[in-house]
Amino acid sequence: MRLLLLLALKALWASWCQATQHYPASWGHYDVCKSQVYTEDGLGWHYMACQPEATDMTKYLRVTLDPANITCGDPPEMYCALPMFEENPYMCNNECDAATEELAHPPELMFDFEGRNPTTFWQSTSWKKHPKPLQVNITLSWNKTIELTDDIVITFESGRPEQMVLEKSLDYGRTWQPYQFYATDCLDAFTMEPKAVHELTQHTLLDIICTEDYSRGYVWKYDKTVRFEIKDRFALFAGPRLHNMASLYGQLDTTKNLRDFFTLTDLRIRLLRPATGATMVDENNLSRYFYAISDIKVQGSPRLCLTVTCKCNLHANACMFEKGKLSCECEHNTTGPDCSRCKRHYQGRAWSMGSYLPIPKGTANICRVCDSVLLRCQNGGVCEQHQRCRCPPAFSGVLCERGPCYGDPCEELQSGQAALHLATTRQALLLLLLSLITSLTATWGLLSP
Ligand SMILES: [Ca+2]
Repeated sequence: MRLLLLLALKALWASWCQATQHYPASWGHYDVCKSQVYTEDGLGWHYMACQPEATDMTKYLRVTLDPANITCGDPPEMYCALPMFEENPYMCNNECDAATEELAHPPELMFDFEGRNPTTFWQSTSWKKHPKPLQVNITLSWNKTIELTDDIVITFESGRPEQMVLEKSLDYGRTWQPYQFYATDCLDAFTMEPKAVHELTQHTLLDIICTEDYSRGYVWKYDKTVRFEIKDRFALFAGPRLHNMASLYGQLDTTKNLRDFFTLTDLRIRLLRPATGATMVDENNLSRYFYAISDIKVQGSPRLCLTVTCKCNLHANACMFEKGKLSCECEHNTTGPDCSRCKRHYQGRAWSMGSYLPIPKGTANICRVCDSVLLRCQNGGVCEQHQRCRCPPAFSGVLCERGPCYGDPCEELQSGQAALHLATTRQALLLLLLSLITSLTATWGLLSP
């Protein structure tokens, strides 16, 4: 009975996921890399573009804080709440103590399962050194390229920061580019005109903007999230309900900049100024000012349905996590962590990523051994599905290039033949030289008096 209930709940969950995910089921998920087909030559494979299903990638990341000792609780500290969070603005009864589990706020509490009470959160030390800035970098590293498919949502347990930058890296943290600036006053903080994501167009989609939407001067108690809007950007091509994914996929296929925009290996949240809730910082109550984050996720509603996807260039439908490293399970004769190379012996033509088009199955662009144009099988071999040359008896090699005389005895024979050939050539040259000298001497004899 319990099992039945569990199965029913699971089915309900799956259908809820299906109903709420942002890629309509009719588009398919590019979840199959190949299927078996019957051809004139017998059983063979039909190859399709494929990619791993989007999943919660927060469990595969490594989090780094800078400065490293910025987490509260060592030594233990008392905190006050901002006036708008508490009835009594002078309530200072929140203790942070790293040595006591119930009072500790380590970074991993930004990634645990939220939804139970009370919330669990990471918390920084307070702004004790005011007016020196209280700044924290939170870096999330996957050690693998991933693609964003949904919004990034950061939930603050403190007030939302007054200044913050979200950055990304495409090269494992060596270089960084801003994704979005956040401030109560964009002009003042970053000398940028404030802009909202809904003001972007297809042509300005890749513009980096500063938004005041998530850090207004006043803080509403329940307004805790800061967002990086991926869905709104997708909607510029796919329509407000993302019903025209063909248009988006078409753009992704043809525009590298657009693909790169949603691709990253690391994310960095740069917290530059905490919420103060007022224009003036209360010097006498610096324990009010700190950062606290309860959750970081790529918004999927519900959480497990959709987040980001492991980037495999449309050559794999699964990623594996081994020895702390995430990598694609490559198909289509590709290899490498992102399937971005052709396997050895399959490098007959330049590697290329799969294509989303034509919808719904896309094009695999597999790495080939042979074809009928540049990579012809030799000595009468027949190319089978670009995968192998079927060689006539006595011929071998990837392209049937090895003749019947391959192997040690043959090589000896061949080297013997070569020596004979060389000797013959030497003799011929000698004869030619002799005849030349003879004719020259004769000519000289004729000319001389
Ligand atoms: Ca949490």
